[in-house]
Amino acid sequence: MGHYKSNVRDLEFNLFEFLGLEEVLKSGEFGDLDVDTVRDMLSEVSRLAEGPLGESFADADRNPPVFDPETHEVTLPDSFKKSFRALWDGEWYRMGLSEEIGGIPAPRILVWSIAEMLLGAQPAAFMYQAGPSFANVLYHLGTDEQKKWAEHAVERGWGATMVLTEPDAGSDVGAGRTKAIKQEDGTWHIEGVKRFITSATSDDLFPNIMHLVLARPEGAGAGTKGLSLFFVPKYHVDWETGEYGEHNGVYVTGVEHKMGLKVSATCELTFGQNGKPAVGWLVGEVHEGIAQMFEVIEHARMMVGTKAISTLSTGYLNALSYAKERVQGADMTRMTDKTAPRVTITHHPDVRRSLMSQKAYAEGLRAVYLYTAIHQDEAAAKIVAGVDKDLAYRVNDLLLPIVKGVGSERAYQYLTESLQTLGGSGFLQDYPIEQYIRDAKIDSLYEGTTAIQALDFFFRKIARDKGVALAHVAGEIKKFIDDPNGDERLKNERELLNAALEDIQAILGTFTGHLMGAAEQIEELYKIGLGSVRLLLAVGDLLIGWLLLRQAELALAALDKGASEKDVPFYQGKVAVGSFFAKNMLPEIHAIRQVLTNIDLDLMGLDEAAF
Ligand code: ST9
Ligand code: FAD
Repeated sequence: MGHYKSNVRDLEFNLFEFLGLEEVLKSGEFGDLDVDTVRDMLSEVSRLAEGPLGESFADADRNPPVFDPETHEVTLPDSFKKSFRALWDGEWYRMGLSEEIGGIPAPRILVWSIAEMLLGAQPAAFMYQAGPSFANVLYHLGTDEQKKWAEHAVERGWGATMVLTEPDAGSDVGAGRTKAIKQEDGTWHIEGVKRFITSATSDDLFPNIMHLVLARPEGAGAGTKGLSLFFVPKYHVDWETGEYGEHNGVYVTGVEHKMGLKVSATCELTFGQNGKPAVGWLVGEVHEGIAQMFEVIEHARMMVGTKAISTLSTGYLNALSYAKERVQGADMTRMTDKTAPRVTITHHPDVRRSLMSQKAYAEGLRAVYLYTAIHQDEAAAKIVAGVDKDLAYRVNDLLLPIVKGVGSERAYQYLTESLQTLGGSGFLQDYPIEQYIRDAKIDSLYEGTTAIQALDFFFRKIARDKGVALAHVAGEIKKFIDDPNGDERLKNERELLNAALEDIQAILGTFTGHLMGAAEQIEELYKIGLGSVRLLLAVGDLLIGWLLLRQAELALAALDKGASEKDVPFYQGKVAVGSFFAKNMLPEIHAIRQVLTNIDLDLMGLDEAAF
C-alpha cells in the first residue's frame, strides 16, 4: 500500500448525489459516457493512484533530479519514471481534450475528480504530463498550421512548459524583459533569461518540449499588454516528415534545490545566449500574449488548488487511520483513575476536534472545486446550476481564486493538524505527512501568490464584474437559507450561515466604499490591500459552510430513506461535518467582519525602520 488514500465514496457522492452528473451525461454532450463507466473510471484511477503512481512518492523526494550543466539535462529517479509511465500509459490526459487532437469528451467535474486522485498521489507526475493540455490551448489559439503542431504534440507525447517568470518579474509579469526580434522569414528570435520554469527538462520522458513563452517584441509597449506569446520547441521539427532536428537555442542553465515537490524540475531557462538563436513562432499570429497565457493560467490555477485539496484529503485520511489505531491515555471522564483502560486517541475531545476540522476543509474544499468545475461546461452549468454560458463563465472566474488561494492556504494550515494527530511520529519520514506539508507549501506561491489571488478576487472578479457573479452565488446561498422545505434539523445551522452571509455582505459593502472613496483619496485603496486576503479566506469559509450544509441536508434525506448499512456512517459523517463547520468556523467570520470594517491606515504610515 502506497502513501496515498483516495476518497472515492466522497467523489461519487459529490458527482452523483450532489451535482447530478447522471443528468449531465444524459444530455448527450459527452458521447456514450454513462454512470457505470464513470464509476469504473473512478475506481481504476484510485487503484492507479494508491498503487503504481504513488509508489515512488518518497523515493523521488529523497533522490531529487540531478542536473548536468554540460548537457543541460536532468536525470530523474528511475522509481519516478516508472510511476510516470504508469500514469502516461493510462492515457487519462485524453479526458476532456478536444476530439480533433485525440481527446475524449468528458464533463469537467469528472476530469477534475480524476485529476484530484492523480495529483494527490504524485503531483509532479501530473505536472510533467501537461503537454496534451497545453497543446489543447495551442490548438484553440493557433493558426491552422499551429493546430497541426498541436495535434502532432499530442500524438507524439511532448512535454510542455509555461514560461512567464524572470528574476525581476514574478508577481509583476509585466516587468518581463525577455525580447522577441522579428525575422524576415516570419519567425522570431527570443532573447532573455526566465526562471523557475517547471518541467523545462525532464530526462527522457518526452521526445520534445513545447515552451509557451511570454516575450516582448521590439518596440512593444510596457507592462503585460506589451507581451506576446511564442511557441518555442526544444528541438526543431520538420513538420513534413515529423522528424526532430537540431536543438533550438533554448537551454536549461540551472535547476533549483527546493523545500518540497523536489522531483518536479524547476529550471532557469536561457534563450538565445549559447551562440544559437532561440527560434519562436507567434501564437495565433496575434499580439495578445497575456490574454492567451491566461488560458493556460486558468487551468493551472485550478490544478494547483485541486492539488492542495487532494493533499489535505490524503493527509486527513492518513491521520484518521493512525488515530484509530494509536492507544494513548484514558478517556477524559476517567482521567484521574490511574487504572482506567487506555483508549485509542480518537476518544480524546481535542483529537476529535482536529480530525473533524481536517475533514471539514478536505470535504468542503472538494465540494468547492467541483462546484466551480460545474461552471466550466456549458451543458453542466445549464443542467446543474441553471445558468447560461455567460454567467457560468463569470462564476467560474469568481471562484478560481477561491479554489487556488483558499485551497492552498487551508490545505497547508490543516495539514499541520494532520501531522499533529500523529504526535512525534508525524515529524518522521516514516509517514508521508511531513512531505505533504513540504510539497503543498508551493501551492500558495506559484501561479500567483495568495496576495495576488486576493487582489484578483476583489478588483477583477467582484468590482470589475460589477458584482454579477457574486450576486448570483449569494442568491443561491440565500435560497438555501430561506428554503421553506429546508430540513428543520438544520435550523440552527441555517441561522449561522445567514449570519455569515450578512457578515460577508457587510465587509464587501465596506470595501466597495473604500474603492469609491479612492476616487477622492487614493490611499483608501490600501485598506482593501490590508484586508483582501482575509476577505478571500472568509468568503471561502462561507462557501464551504454552504456546500457542506447542502450536503448535510442530502445526507439526512438519504438516512431517512434507509441507507445501506455501509452507507450509514458516511451519511452520518456528512451531517456531522456540516453542523460542525457551521457551529465552529462560520461564527469566526463575525470577528473578521469587526476587523475588516474598522481597518485604518496606521500600518501604511509606519516607517519601515519600525518593523
Ligand atoms: C507558474 C506555474 O507559476 C507553476 C506550476 C506549473 C505547472 C505546469 C503544469 C500545469 C498543468 C496545468 C494544466 C492542467 C490542466 C489539467 C487539465 C484538466 C482540466 N483571468 O489586471 P491587469 C489578463 S506560471 C484572466 O491589468 P497587470 C487579462 O488579459 C507563473 N485574465 O494585470 C488582462 O487584460 P484585461 C504564474 C486575466 O497589472 C491582462 O491580464 N504567474 C486575469 O498588467 C492585464 O491585467 C502568475 O500567475 C485573470 N484573473 O498584471 C503571475 N488577470 O484587463 C501572478 C489578468 O484587458 N500575477 N488577466 O482583460 C498576476 O496574476 C498579476 O495580477 C498580473 C498583473 C500579472 C496579471
Ligand atoms: P514576488 O513577486 O517577488 O513576491 C514576493 C512577496 O511579495 C509575495 O509574498 C507576494 O505575495 C508579495 N507581493 C508581490 N507583489 C505584490 C502585490 N502587488 N501586492 C501584494 N503582495 C505582493 N513561473 C513560470 O513562469 N513558470 C513555471 O513553470 C513556474 N513554476 C514554478 C515552480 C516553482 C517551484 C516556483 C517556486 C515558482 C514557479 N514559477 C513559475 C514562478 C512563480 O509563479 C512565482 O514564484 C510567483 O509568481 C511569485 O513571484 P516571485 O517568486 O518573484 O515573488
